[in-house]
Formats: sequence, C-alpha cells, structure tokens
Amino acid sequence: MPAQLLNCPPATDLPAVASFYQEHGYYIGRGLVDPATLGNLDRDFDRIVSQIQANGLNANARWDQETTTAIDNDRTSVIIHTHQVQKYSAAWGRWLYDERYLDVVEALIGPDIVMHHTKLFLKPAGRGAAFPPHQDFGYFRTTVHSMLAATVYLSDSDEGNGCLRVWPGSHKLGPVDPQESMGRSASFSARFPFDDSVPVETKPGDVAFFSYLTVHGSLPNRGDRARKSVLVQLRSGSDQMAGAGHPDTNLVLRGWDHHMNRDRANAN
Ligand SMILES: O=C(O)CCC(=O)C(=O)O
Repeated sequence: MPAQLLNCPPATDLPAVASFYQEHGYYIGRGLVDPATLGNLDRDFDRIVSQIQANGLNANARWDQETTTAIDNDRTSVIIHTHQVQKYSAAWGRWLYDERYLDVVEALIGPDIVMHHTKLFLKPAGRGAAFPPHQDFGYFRTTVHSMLAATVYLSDSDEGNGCLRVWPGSHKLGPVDPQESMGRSASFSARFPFDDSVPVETKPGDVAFFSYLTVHGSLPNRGDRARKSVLVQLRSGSDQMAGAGHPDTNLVLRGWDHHMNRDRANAN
C-alpha cells in the first residue's frame, strides 16, 4: 500500500518537530514565510529565471540519464536551475537569515547552522523533468550526516505539477554507496518504487525539510502549472565536509562554524 503523508506538528512545537524529523527523515513547516516577503522572493525568482534564460548558457539541469527517462519517458523534459540565488538577489540573501525557518533547522541539527549552497528549480508546465529516487549524501558528504535541505516553495506544489516525493524513514538506512544512491542506478530505482513514496504537497511559503540521507525524487510535471522552489542546503557548524566537488558557500547563518580555518575561509 502506498505510504501516507502524515500530519506534521506545527512549527511552534519544536520538540515535536524534532521527533517527527528523527522518525520520518522529513518535516513540512507550513506558512513559514510572511506574505510581503514571499512577494519579494517570488518577484526575484522570476527575475533570476529571466536573466539565466537570457544570458545564453544552458539553464536546463535535467538529469540526462536512463533512470530519468525511465520515469518521464521524455529526453526533452526540462528543469530550469541555478545555484546560489543569493548571488543574484539581496531579497534572497536576506531571507537566508530568516528566524522562522532557522528555528526549525536549529531544532533539527542544533544551534550552529552553516549554509552549503542554494538551488533554484523551475519545473515548467507541461514538460517538467522527473528526478529519480536518490540520496543527496553522495553529492556533498559530511562526517556526521547533519546535512539537510530546507526547500521553500513560491508556487503550489502538488501531484498535478510534479511535487517532491520522499520515502519516509529511508534516512535510517544511513549512507548508501554513492554508486547506487546518486540517482543513476536502475537497481536503486527498483528498490524505491514511487508507489512507496509520499507526495510533499505544499503552498507558497511552506518549507520542506529533509535529511540528505532521506531518499527523495519527483515525477514529471505534465500539468498546466509551473512549480517554483528554492532549496537551501545546510549543515551543523559542528559537522564538516568530508569531500569537495560541489559549490560550498560555508556561510554561517546562525551560531558558529567550529571547523573554519584560514584555508577554508579563503576558498570561494
Ligand atoms: O525538487 C525536486 O523535485 C527534487 C529535487 C532533488 O531531488 C534534489 O535537488 O536533490
């Protein structure tokens, strides 16, 4: 039987939020962005998309591989993407320090919060690409696995436009061999059928949190509404990277980075 999306506790009950996340590997915080801020973030989201589409570089970040095509059956499907929204927009830069979502992050990984990167996704109407099931762990490993995503939604995101889907409890597997778990393995996809996942259905201003060990993915967007989200990847300031190879901002959003040193501080 397909797993059911459970009712998440309110973001005001932080001990319950922490237990929910520890048990299920995800948490959805409802209405964590106030409407005025959300308007500014949405305006700058659209401006970023216009700018990356106008500047001539390929903005389609579809995972062009067999496991994607096995789901969406469409090699021309599209996901518009850029890293580092804070390098375009001051409104986005300011929001990264917003207390409401950081209070939730603190309940999940402790008082020291370091940003690794941000990532904009526009899943366009009618032709939005799928993401095969995967863990993010293989892309940016840390030593004690505090890394999590906080994804803020600018549009409705639901089964009609290819919302995020998670496999509840899959974080308890721990880190799976990256050769298997990074989304390119047909056997991993077979192990995590979409029927066993739950749709993370959200409204603008909701934030979905999930561990980088939680298996997640999404189905294509064949509907008539675009899906708009920005993901913020965060780790504890007591944790540290166990490999390089992905843009790493190393920006302390709350508290302290206990492993910062001169070399790391000088890196991009
Ligand atoms: O937002 C989605 O549909 C999936 C994104 C994803 O899997 C990722 O960024 O790792």
